[in-house]
Amino acid sequence: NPSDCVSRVKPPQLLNSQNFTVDLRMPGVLPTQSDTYLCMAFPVPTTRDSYIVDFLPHASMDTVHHMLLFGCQTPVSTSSYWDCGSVQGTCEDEASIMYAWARNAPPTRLPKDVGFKVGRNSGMSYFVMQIHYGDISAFSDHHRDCSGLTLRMTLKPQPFIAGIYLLMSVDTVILPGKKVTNADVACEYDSYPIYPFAFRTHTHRLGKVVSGYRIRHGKWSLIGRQSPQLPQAFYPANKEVTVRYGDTIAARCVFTGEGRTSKTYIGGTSNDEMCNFYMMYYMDSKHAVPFMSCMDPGSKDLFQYIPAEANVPIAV
Ligand code: IYT
Ligand code: CU
Ligand code: CU
Repeated sequence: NPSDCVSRVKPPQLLNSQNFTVDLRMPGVLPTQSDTYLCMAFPVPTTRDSYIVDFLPHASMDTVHHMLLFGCQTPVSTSSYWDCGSVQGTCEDEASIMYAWARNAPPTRLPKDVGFKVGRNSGMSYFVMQIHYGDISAFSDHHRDCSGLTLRMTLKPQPFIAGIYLLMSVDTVILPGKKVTNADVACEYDSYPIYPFAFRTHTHRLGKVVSGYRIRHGKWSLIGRQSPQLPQAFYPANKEVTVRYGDTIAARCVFTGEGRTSKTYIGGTSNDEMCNFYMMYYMDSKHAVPFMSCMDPGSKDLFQYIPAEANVPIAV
């Protein structure tokens, strides 16, 4: 949408003494290949603690396949935009994902009284936006793209802080031709209560279904289950399932090695695989932890009790 480009380079807009918006836009780009990933870094406009309370996507439906927003301390680059298609080309330090928009999926909204805490004093100095341009045939007219996001922000402390719990497998190997390979991840939870409200799954081509659970006193409760072949947005989580000290959080990704002629490992390219279950939660701001992760392979003893649904592929 060319009119999107008219309003870019907008400085942060002050709405009143506490509320403002921040526009994150591509600077009029013209991708020359399908499946181009472009990233852009934006300094968080304030040193003070501030809170993202809403996201407004502006994406050209015909070209943008997905958009992700990360927060971090040190982006890979700060000059205009860069190609971030290869392995982890977003931040030098640990990036934490805060938003995902994917074509044909409804975007996530934060619950009331919940915000992502950012600000150059709180260890979140930059926003990094990644846009995946899928089919570029709509660029044959050489128009330029300014897709992006508007963040609604406030300086007003929010009662609850949003965060991400990432479960990922680091050691899965998928044998060629083998019909089913499970990647299991599980960790004991040892912090203050969290309230999951959205989840996102991520694998590459071989993933069939990804499920996340809370295990309490041996009972498995589903947090979310999705096909990673559907748009990889954040989907609503099962709100009844909250997580507290002593619970175990577990995820399983089901892969198939059919169609491959060599082993597939975890890695950054489209010939590699990943197994990710992201849980977006909120937590009382008094003891907020904005990012947690789990990379421990689950034990056979634990996973023998996983509900059967976790092994049932989701038709797409
Ligand atoms: C090896 C792997 O699974 N990488 C994932 C998860 C990951 C995300 C972040 C790892 C690290 C991070 O800082 I954020 I270290 C991965 O790269 N996932 C992709 C994006 O990078 C987010 C995805 O689309 O979920
Ligand atoms: Cu995409
Ligand atoms: Cu990946």
